[in-house]
Amino acid sequence: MRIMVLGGDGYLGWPTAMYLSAQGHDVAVLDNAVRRQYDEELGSGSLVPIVSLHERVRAWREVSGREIELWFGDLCDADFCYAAVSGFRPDAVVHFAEQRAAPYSMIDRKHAVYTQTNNVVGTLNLMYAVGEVDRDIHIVKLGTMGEYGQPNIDIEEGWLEVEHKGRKDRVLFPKKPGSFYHLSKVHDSHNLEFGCRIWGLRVTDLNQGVVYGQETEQTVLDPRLATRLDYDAVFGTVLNRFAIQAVLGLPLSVYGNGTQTRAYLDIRDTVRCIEIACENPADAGEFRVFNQATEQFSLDELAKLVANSFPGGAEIEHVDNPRVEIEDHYYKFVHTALESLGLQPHYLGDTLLEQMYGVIEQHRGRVNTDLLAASGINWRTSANAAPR
Ligand code: NAD
Ligand code: USQ
Repeated sequence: MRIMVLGGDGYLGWPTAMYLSAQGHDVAVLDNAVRRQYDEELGSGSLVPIVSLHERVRAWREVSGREIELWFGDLCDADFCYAAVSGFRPDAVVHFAEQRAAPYSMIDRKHAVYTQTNNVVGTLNLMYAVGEVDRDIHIVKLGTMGEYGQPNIDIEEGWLEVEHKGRKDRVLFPKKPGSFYHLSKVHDSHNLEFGCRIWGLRVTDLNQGVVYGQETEQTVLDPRLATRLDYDAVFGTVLNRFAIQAVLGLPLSVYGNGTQTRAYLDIRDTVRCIEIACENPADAGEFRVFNQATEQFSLDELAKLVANSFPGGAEIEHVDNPRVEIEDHYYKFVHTALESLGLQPHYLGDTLLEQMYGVIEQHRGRVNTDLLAASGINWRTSANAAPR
């Protein structure tokens, strides 16, 4: 298949592009390197060194003998987006290219507006490009489990059968997201579902949980193929942060009482899920939703897993929660669609954590402990000072 990976310079986009290329697909990556600009803005950076996207593509050619085509530009530039889709003519477009940190979107008005504009406009431009070039191009869009929030009922895969006053209907599952970033994904989902109804687009919305891990079969082949590992309080995701805190001998920072439960998956499952979605396209006019996560943990369970698996243990510290989130709640999500199409999950066990501790140990000298500490971004404040 011809597969175009939007956001192909990111934490997940780059390993996905290489994985798909290694399976024999013709792959192109598109990115505008804005993720690297957020690092400049925040003074942050990946724990594991990463080379430029141009150098990554060259290294992949050298290591694998396979070509990844590179499109450098902004998805919010409609002409560029159209040129990329019509120029590469993919069978599937995998769309990772969004501002993805909840805390970044909650800094202040400017960052909230930027996040929603970048994400919603980029997705709309993609829909229009596909609408004009070829409506059979399958859009595989990265959504998030956080779109649903923490409802007091089981979370279905995107749709809900309801019976109301004696009548029945199939409606989009109700959404109650927890940040302006998560809201941008809800807006995308609505736009995409509408595109399926009016133009007959084929869309798979992958509501992905929090991802952990840093290595895949391809990233370990050469240091230039490594993907990023964020640990700062804005872009670092929780398990990656806990693992780094453990290695540095710092307490694991659990926000609030630690009973918040979220859905998680291993980065090696992310790349496989994308392959499964691409190889099994949605029907014309179908807005298909898969919950892309394999396990659920409360923050306390996650912190204990890290503390128990790290040699010498780790202290767990409950800090004031900078976010507004429900702490004690019911949580159960359906995740059968991807597994029924062949996903064999990697569950979170000691092996993965030990592997992560090794990677972190190797680069511990690069950690800036100020970045690990609280970012100062509080959900209750509409004008947070920009993080140091
Ligand atoms: P990332 O920030 O590392 O990668 C996103 C990439 O998209 C970056 O390289 C960035 O430069 C690019 N990008 C952003 N806006 C763009 C634009 N307008 N034009 C061109 N390129 C643009 O993020 P990630 O962690 O790899 O996440 C990828 C996707 O998966 C995101 O959509 C995110 O919401 C979703 N997701 C991530 C996680 C996670 O735990 N990392 C979990 C669930 C869902
Ligand atoms: N948390 C801590 N301590 C920390 C950091 C976070 O307790 O040091 C808590 C948060 O309060 C939250 C949970 O851990 O309850 C998850 O936070 P996170 O920063 O790891 O993840 P989140 O903000 O939810 O966002 C991440 C990705 C985002 C993706 C989302 C999937 O950055 O792109 O959409 O995971 S989901 O959570 O399913 O919506």
